Amino acid sequence: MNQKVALITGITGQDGAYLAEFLLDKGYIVHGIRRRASLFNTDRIDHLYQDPHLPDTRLFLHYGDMTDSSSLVRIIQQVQPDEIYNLAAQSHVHVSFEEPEYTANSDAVGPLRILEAIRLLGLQKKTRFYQASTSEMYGQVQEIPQKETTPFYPRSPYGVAKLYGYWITVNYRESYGMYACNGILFNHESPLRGETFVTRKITRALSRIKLGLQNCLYLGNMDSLRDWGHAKDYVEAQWLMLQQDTPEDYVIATGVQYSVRDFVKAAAKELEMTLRWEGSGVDEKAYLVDTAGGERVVVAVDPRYFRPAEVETLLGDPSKAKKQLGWEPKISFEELVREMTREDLVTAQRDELVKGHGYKALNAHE
Ligand code: NDP
Ligand code: GDR
Repeated sequence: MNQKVALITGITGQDGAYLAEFLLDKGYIVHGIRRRASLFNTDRIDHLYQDPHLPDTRLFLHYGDMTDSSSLVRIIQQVQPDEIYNLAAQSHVHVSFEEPEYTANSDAVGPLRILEAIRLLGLQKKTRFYQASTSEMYGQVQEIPQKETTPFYPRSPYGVAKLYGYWITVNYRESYGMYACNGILFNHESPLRGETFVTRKITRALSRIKLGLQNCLYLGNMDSLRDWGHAKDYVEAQWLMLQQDTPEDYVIATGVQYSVRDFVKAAAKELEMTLRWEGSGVDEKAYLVDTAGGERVVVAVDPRYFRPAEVETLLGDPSKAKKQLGWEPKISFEELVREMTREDLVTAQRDELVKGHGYKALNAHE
């Protein structure tokens, strides 16, 4: 049996790690593109990595960058992948307002570079392409819930760049008959989520506050509504999209919506922290109530986290994916919050031990 070969850009990110694990379990040979950094940046996939000198190694990493065509062409030519999952991106919406040009280069021109490489290398009949498109393209929503036919109205340089990525994928499919798909994925989280996205920021901060390692969690817009799923479920949908007879675009979402405030409340509940809420807008606060009835502020608003333009509400309709791909999310919102808070509490406990007794305390527990 011929082993399938996949190439994942962004393999060191949240989705890249879950997808690599998923594809290796399916027997794939997996190649990933990583960026050169001054520190190790493969933490999320280190458990999958094997000595490349071993004969049964199936995971290989290559240095490359979405802003560098030469590296992308070289890797695609060398790897000759059956499937490319383009997950690499400057993926932070707020940061995209600070680095709009770089975001366009990596998130818009990046997918074009890969599609052109596939075409110029004559791989358009062999290589299937997945583009990590996003619900941020809906931005100022034109319809609730959002589905594949809902008009787009992006509200950030990130959303605008991703919209180019979306359309260039459609265009290469229609122009050159390539098997190229967009997954329009709504927010998905996990214990591997980057620490500056709101869910992980909340679970990490509340865990640290519980153990006295941090005083307060400062947030921006707590009224913002999101459709949050688990990354593990969502990478399965990415794979399914490339296994169909014809390439199409799909919304991947749970169809359930919560506010940022709801997420804080759910995480506090998991950590058995009693919060009392007060005020609204920039004056909104949550007090932690202790067993003796004492109170202190542990959640507050810092306007620095407001965005120049906000996406207030996102809610996806995954009916098409359910019907055509047989895909459904398996992990509930409550299970997601539980897994994230538990993982962050363990990390906070380790930090607490080191803070109190130094690294020698860790050795003492071995
Ligand atoms: P992450 O931010 O966790 O990972 C992004 C990955 O892209 C990292 O491996 C990062 O490398 C890499 N990367 C960034 N810039 C470049 C570049 N110029 N060249 C090469 N690699 C680069 O994102 P997620 O895993 O959460 O998301 C995966 C993709 O899905 C992204 O494209 C994102 O925009 C999109 N998406 C995500 C959603 C979500 O809710 N998570 C929802 C919808 C879409 P490094 O580790 O070195 O930083
Ligand atoms: P988002 O995710 O912008 O939806 O993009 P993020 O978690 O950053 O924000 C979600 C909502 O929470 C509000 N918010 C805060 N956000 C952050 N990061 N930090 C805060 O302190 C804070 N306070 C409130 C935000 O304003 C926003 O409304 C994610 C990324 O993974 C994208 O790559 C992906 O395309 C989309 O999800 C779908």
